[in-house]
Amino acid sequence: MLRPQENAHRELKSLVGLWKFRADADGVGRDQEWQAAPLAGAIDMPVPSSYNEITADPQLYNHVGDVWYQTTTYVPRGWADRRIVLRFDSATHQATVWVNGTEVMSHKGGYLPFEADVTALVTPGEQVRITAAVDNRLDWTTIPPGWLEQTPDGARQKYFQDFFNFAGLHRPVHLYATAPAYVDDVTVRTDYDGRTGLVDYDVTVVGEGEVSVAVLDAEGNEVASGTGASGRVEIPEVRLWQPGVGYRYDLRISLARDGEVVDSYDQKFGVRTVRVVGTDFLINDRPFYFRGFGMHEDHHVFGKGQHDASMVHDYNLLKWIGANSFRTSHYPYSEENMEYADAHGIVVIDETPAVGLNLGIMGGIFGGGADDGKSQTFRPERIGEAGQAQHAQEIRELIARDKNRPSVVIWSIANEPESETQEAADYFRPLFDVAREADPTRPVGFVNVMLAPAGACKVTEMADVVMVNRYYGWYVDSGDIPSAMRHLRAEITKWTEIEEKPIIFTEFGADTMAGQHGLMGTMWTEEYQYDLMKATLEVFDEFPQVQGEQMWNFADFQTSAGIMRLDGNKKGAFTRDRRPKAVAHMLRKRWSAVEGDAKPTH
Ligand code: GCB
Repeated sequence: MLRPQENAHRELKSLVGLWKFRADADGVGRDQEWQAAPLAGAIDMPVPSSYNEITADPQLYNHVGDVWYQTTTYVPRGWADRRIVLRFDSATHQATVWVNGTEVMSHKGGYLPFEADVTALVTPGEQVRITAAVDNRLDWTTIPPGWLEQTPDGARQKYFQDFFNFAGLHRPVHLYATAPAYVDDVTVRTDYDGRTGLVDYDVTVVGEGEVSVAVLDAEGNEVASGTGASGRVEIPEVRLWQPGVGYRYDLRISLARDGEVVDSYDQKFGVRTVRVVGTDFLINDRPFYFRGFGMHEDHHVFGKGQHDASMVHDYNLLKWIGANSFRTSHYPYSEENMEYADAHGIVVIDETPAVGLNLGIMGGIFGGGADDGKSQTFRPERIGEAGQAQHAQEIRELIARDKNRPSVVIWSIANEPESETQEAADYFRPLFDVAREADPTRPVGFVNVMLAPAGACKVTEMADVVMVNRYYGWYVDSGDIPSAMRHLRAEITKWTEIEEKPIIFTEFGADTMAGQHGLMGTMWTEEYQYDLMKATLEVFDEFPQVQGEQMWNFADFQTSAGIMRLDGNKKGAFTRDRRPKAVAHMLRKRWSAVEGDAKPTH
């Protein structure tokens, strides 16, 4: 799906700002048709933002079910005879949208965009009322999954993922206009031959017209051109998209009728290749070692809302610390965020929202373990066909949104799902096919959990890379770094024996209360996090097959309440307000000493 843009043939109107908002605690809004009139009893709510922490009301913080958003705007007078589209960059987790009281779309999946052609429902020059009912409930058919516990005091949302269920309109909303015949989509795939860039493009259009393309370099000079909806263009003396550099071209697509351009779209792309060869991960045929973090879209007050200042600040902290990559744990991040990674050469492991597909995990961590060896997760009454279909849909929509992004080098189709059972293997095999069919150019993987170690996991064999989360020294061997390192070393050895693939550590970490200190190796102190991380990284250095270290987490983040969490997860290298803990200085020293993207050596 194309990201809306403004250009000589397209107009864009932002609907960012304060919307009217009302929580539907009794779940009556749809029956009472709140979309039919101005929202009664509404408060002001910023869009984009999670709504949870905006007021001082714990009920809204913990709200379960629909909330209603409404705004009015004028459709520009100049948009007569245009195709007018309403686009939501996301709505967490499900939404129904009405325009002037008429339903125009609904969407399931909290982190991906959706849009509708509203031309027939609006009049240029007149006011329009836009209403969205946004439902934060998770069940066995949503990704991520969850369930509702009914109590005498109302419903409680339960879920497995270790981050707070922030909800609402987290990203911008736009109206945009195009000609009635328009460029609908484009796929760009790149390679190079010596110094010549090879760009295969495939444009789909709606309506009649002739397609032509031009490639513009970053200074706007035309360096190649072609005609036809699909084909190959070649860029002489190509500048590659490189980690840390991020050089991009524009593919300027023009749609003409009778010699007159009626629509155009500038699709940014980078010329680069990604390949897995043996245990190496190659970007532009050069070994790439991932240094960075699993992150979260998470902030005080606005939760998962897209916010340019905090986003750019986070990227500056990544630069300060010497990171070259991150994983979009555990859901697709905003398009603004991805755009920034593309522009600045940050390498991204792009993850679907498939987190918490592991009903054994709590029992596992607390010593309960699996029951009869059969899947606790992938059974008809839990995550069955409907959940799997939704998971497939999330993979397709993620790839449709991010397929042209040079920063994205791996699709992660799930985080820590159950993977040690036959049912899990049967569940995942078709999902790998879905990802590879949607994008044959990038490696596909998933993130393996500690409960399905080397030898037990039945899904890693389907992946192009081994991605593992391990908590030696935290959840196991707690407080005992020597034992933790022995076990970590033993497990890596086993992986290298059974999989001839790059191994990327997508998580390892220790909860750390900023300001807590001690010399006795006490857990939760900054010293313990520092020492455990340093020892862990030194073990990674022993194995040439380890091709990445992404510490958990970039920053502290909010979670649901629980005995394991103190106002959230504290495994950040930075606090939630982005102040460095001691470990951040250690990482900075290690990562800044590295030449390019080579593997660090202590
Ligand atoms: C994990 C999860 C991550 C958690 C982390 C932790 O394995 O992937 O979402 O936050 O562990 O801190 O327990």
